Amino acid sequence: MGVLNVTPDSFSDGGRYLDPRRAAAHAFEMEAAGAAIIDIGGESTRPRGAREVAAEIEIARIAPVLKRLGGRLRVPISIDTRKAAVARVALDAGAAIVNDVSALAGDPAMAPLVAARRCAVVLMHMRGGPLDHIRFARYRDVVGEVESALVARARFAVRAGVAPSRIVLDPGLGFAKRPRHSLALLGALPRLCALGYPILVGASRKGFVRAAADWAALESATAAISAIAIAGGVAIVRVHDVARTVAAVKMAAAIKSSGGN
Ligand code: HH2
Repeated sequence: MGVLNVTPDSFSDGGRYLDPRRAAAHAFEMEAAGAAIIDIGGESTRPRGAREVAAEIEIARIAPVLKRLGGRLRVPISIDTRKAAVARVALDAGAAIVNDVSALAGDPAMAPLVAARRCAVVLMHMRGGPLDHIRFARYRDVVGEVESALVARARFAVRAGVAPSRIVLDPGLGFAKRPRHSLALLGALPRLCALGYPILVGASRKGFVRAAADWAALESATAAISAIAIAGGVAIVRVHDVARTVAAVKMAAAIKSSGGN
């Protein structure tokens, strides 16, 4: 999954793709580099300093990009939003996946929308909201607590009418997680995969990676984490630099599917 942040303030690439022409070109670049999904977002959720964005602003950012991509991108589009109004516009424009960092808890209209449109949905674990989640990064057993919270959100989605086969779960690395929590979750991916839903992880350029790698080494660190995640059974890795991650991911997938024979 290649990240397309159409925002002025995303933590690593804010402002780069605000121009819809540049944003669309970047989507095609990521597709050519091997992305299987393009994830478009019009609101930054970075841990420090992110500001709530009104639905109209998010829509004004993403709609022109979706229009340019309309029917021309071969891979599915995912919309990274917590707001049903934004998701609706994106689904109308051809998006196939709703990536909701609030796991359908941010907007009461989101679960019915996802159920009615029969699209896929990513349910990400977080505590609090994008503005204050780091205050809630306290766990006795981070893996167990994230696991049960994800199961609860999946049950909620199913009760709202979302087919289990359309649900993807995400431990939400960096969201209400200290670096040690994100690392523990990465170490427990086979356990999360055993829940029976496809798992998505987004480690790309996050603080816990930056703690171990400077900017020059960030992409290789992200590629290594993505490879480990795929080897651990993860279905989707969300990254900014598709070109520099794809070979590592392909090798990990090839090794995994060889089954050691
Ligand atoms: N991380 C970010 C945004 N959306 N969605 C999912 N499912 N999983 C993630 O880990 C995830 C996500 C944050 O990264 P980024 O989009 O680069 O930054 P920003 O939120 O500042 O735009």
